[in-house]
Amino acid sequence: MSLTRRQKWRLEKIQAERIARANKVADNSQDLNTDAKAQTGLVITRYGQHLLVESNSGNLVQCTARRNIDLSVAGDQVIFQATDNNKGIVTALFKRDNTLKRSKKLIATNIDELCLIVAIEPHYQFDLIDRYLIVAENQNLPIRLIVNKIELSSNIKQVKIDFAMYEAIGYPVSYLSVKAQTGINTLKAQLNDKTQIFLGQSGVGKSSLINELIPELNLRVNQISTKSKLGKHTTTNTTLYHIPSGGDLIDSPGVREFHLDNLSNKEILNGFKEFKPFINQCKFRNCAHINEPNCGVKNALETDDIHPKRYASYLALIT
Ligand SMILES: Nc1nc2c(ncn2[C@@H]2O[C@H](COP(=O)(O)OP(=O)(O)OP(=O)(O)O)[C@@H](O)[C@H]2O)c(=O)[nH]1
Ligand SMILES: [Zn+2]
Repeated sequence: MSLTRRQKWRLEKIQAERIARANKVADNSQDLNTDAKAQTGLVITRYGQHLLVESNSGNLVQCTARRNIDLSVAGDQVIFQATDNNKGIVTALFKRDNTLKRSKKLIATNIDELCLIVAIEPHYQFDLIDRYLIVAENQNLPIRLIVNKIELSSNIKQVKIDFAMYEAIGYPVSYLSVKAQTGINTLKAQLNDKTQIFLGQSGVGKSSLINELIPELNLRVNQISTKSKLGKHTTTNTTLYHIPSGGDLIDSPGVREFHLDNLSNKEILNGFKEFKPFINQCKFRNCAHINEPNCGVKNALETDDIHPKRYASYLALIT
């Protein structure tokens, strides 16, 4: 996402003001190394009340946060101040672009793309894909679909027709075979400048893809464990990893999991974003788009502006 020069200038100004303020606070505080300037950093992981923060120069610093600061998680941009013992104190939290929550619990922030990974085997299911999309849409998170194991398909033409439906709605789709090494470089380029999260059901190849993108992942996990003195627990913590070819991945077993929290009919409708332009055309303001007369959504179905598979999925999900 490229910012206009004016937006960049505003961001820099806000940042400079925050740093100046953080320095002022630091000057009044005894526990801080007064020679150390406040710096901006990226939260790599949180463990209990501690944060592992990466400085702009790439150092990992174990930090605690001031009490008046919201709890930070992987993906957060913060201002921190080094203390004497090579540790730090987080003094400010930058405004978040977005957040990923599970059962109201904050998991990660500043996500550019949720990558939903599906596969030829176990074969992708439209209703499951739509459920993921509903959750993502309701948290305002952009989504990419990644279709893995394409070398197993005997009818790739049909696969592309199936996913053209999602492309038409506006979701980017990547085709991939980790095993046959097809589409890897294209995907790397697509992930290049973004922070992403990988989701998907068991067996679709999430771990295989992550190992492909970040071959030194285990090394990095060890490095983080040492720094945070967490031992092997780190792998279960939600952590931000840099992808060597560009971009970042926020990952943990908990992040990859997926819950369709009890969604209201309103949230379900909100998840079918291509319905939106037609909803104002319904005769009844409280139209549920099921069997009401003069329904904009049903009319759009007749004119092929809404795909019948998506409409069927909507009907199956609402209660
Ligand atoms: N044929 C084929 N198999 C693949 C491909 N990518 C991964 N696999 C295999 O699919 C199986 C599941 O892959 P994983 O990477 O463990 O899948 P996962 O999504 O991490 O699964 P969970 O850990 O259960 O969530 C493994 O046996 C992989 O070797 C591919 O492109 N083609
Ligand atoms: Zn309607």
